[in-house]
Amino acid sequence: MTKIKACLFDLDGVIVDTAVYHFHAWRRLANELGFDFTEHQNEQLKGISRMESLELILGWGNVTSLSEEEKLGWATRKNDWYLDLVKEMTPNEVLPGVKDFLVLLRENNIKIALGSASKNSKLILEKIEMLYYFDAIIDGNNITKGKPDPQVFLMGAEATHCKPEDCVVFEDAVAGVQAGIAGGMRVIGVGSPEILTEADIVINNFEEMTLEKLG
Ligand code: B16
Ligand code: MG
Repeated sequence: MTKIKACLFDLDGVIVDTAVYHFHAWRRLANELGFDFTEHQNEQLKGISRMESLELILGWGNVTSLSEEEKLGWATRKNDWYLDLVKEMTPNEVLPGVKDFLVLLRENNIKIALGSASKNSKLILEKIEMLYYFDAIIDGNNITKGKPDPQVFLMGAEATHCKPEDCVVFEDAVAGVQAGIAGGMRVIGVGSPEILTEADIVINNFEEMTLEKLG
């Protein structure tokens, strides 16, 4: 058994892989501004907000002349292209083992919350038919500070009426792992142990996950 009372999940890279759609849309933006960037560079955009992503990308293309208003215009355009791709998402895109693990949590009365930087998280959860499992959703629409600040996960703990020490965070990004640690929570990394070195444990995917591993 476990003493854990709530699990707080990142979205992109943990529940579903939307990074590929973000990449397509950001790349289109870069191309329209006359430059390109690689999938390797795209790794740096995982887990950070839309406007922080835009600033990084504009830096890669040495685009320094845009006003704040123009930047907002490009961010909106990128989001529209991204949403065109999200519209086509299906439940088949839920990452391996996630659904069974969420069912197991519910059967054991463990609360489930989302802690994502995305402003599109509800729509994505609807498209992949996972909204039903979540007791609380904290995302880019609620937070004022991005990861590695712990705000998103502290709000998730509060929304599920659980103390941080009774929560486990699931994260695929270094900044997200740091956010969970800063919030005083146990953190399970999803991905590579070489990258997520600060996590308490790292799993490859949710097919490996058990209640015992919650701690
Ligand atoms: P949006 P997560 C993050 O999701 C993505 O990893 C990141 O690439 C994206 O910029 C951010 O959401 C904001 O997304 O433009 O949809 O508001 O990993 O925090 O679930
Ligand atoms: Mg993520």
